[in-house]
Amino acid sequence: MLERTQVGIVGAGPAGLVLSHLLARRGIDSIVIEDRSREYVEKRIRAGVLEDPTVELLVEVGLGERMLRERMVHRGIELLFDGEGHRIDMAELTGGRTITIYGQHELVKDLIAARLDAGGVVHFEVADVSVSGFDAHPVIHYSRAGEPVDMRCDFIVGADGSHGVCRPSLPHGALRTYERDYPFAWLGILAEAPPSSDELIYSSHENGFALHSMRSPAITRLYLQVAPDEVIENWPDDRIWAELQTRLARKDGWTLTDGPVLEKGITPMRSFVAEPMQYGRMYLAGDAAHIVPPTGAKGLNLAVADVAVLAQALGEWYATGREDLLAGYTQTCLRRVWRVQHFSWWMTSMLHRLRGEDAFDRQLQLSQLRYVATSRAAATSLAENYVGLPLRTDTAGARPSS
Ligand code: RFL
Ligand code: PHB
Repeated sequence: MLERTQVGIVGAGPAGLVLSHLLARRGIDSIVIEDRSREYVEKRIRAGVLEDPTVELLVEVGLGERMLRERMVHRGIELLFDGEGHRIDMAELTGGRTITIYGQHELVKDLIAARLDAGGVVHFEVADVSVSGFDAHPVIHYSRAGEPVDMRCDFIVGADGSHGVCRPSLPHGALRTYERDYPFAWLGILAEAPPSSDELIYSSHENGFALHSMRSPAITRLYLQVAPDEVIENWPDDRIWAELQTRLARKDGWTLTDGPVLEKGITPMRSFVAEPMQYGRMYLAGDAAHIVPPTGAKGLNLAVADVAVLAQALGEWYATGREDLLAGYTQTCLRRVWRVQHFSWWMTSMLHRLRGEDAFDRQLQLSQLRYVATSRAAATSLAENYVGLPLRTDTAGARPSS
C-alpha cells in the first residue's frame, strides 16, 4: 500500500506527538507511526518534571488544559546531605519561575487525544519499520495489520527514542557521537503513598543517591542509585523502603511515608549526543538524538525544545521556501543540548557516589553541595538551569500565514 504525507514521523513519544501538533497548527500534514500499542505508551511511567518553557509552549499551543488543572506547581527543590535539608528557592532566584509536576504518560495521553480529536493520524502497533531515500525521496517502510506500507513524504523525522531505527539507518560515518556511561543505574518505584514532602528532595548519602518525587497528592515516585548491573529481583519492596528510609533520613526526625509499590524498574544512566541531528531530508529529535542522565529532569524538556525548533524551520520551508532554518537545525538545537548535557552531568556527579571514589572526591562533592546551599550565585545557577533556559524560537507557530 502507498501512503503520502508531508512529514512522516517515527515514534509517538513526546517529541513525535508534539511535533505533529505544531505542524498541524501551521497547516502541515504529518503521519505518526508507533510500534507499541496506544495503551502501552499511555501507561509507560517515565518523566515527571516539566520546565517552565515547556509548560509555556504546551499552554500556548492549546495542549495544557488538563495539565494546568491537575499539575503540581513547585517553587523550589531540596538538597539533602549530612542529614540536613537545604531548600533552593527556585522561584525567588529566577524572578518567579517554577516547575510543573505532571507525569509524562499523562502528557502523552493528552497529546494523543489532541491529535486524534483534530483528525490527525497516529498508527499504533506498526511493525518492520525502516527508512530510506534521505537524499531526495524519503520513504518510511512499515507494516500495519500485516500489510506492507510505503509512506512517501517530503521529510522524515526520527523521534523514535534511544533504541529506534532512524539514527542507526544513517550511513556509516555520517554521525559523530559523544558518550559517557556512568557506573550506576536508578531503581525507580511508584508507590501508593502520599508524598512525604511538598517538594522534590535530591539526597546525597554515603550509601548513594536517592530522590523523592511525586505524581499526585496520593502517589510518590522514588529513586535509588544502584549498581549498573543490578537486577530488580534483588530488591524486594522491604529492602527498597529500608534503603530509601536510610538515604532520605535527616537529623530532625522527618520520616518517609511508605505504601504499596505499584511499579518498579531499573534504568541505566547515560549521556549521549549524535551530531549532526540531520541528514539530507531526515531530522532526529528528542532521545533519538541525545540522552541525558535523569538527575537534571531534562530529557522530555529537551525533546520538546527540539521539535519547537524543527516545527518553525519546516513551517518556514513550506511557507516561503526558506532553507536556512532547516540547515541550521542541528546548530540551534545543540546549543541547548550541550547546556543541558553539562547541567545533567554536573547534577549527576555532585549527587551520586562514584565507583573508585576516594575520601578526597567525597569532600569535593560535599563542598560543592554546601556552596550551592549557601551561595546565592551558585544556587541561582542551579535554579535557572533547573527551571529551564528560554526557548529561542517562535515556538507557538503564531507566524501569520502568507
Ligand atoms: P520516547 O518517549 O522514547 O518516544 C519514542 C517513541 O518511539 C517509539 N519507537 C518506535 N516507533 C516505531 N518504530 C520503531 N522502530 C520505534 N522504535 C521506538 C517508542 O515506542 C516510543 O513511543 O522519546 P522522545 O519522544 O524523544 O521523549 C524523550 C523522553 O521520553 C525522555 O527523554 C524522558 O522520559 C527522560 N526522563 C525525564 N525527562 C524529563 O524531562 N524530566 C524528568 O523528570 C525525567 N525523568 C526520564 C525520567 C526518563 C526515565 N527513564 C525511564 C528513561 C525518569 C526516568 C526513570
Ligand atoms: C520524576 O519525578 O520522575 C523525576 C523527578 C526529578 C528527576 C528525575 C525524575 O530529576
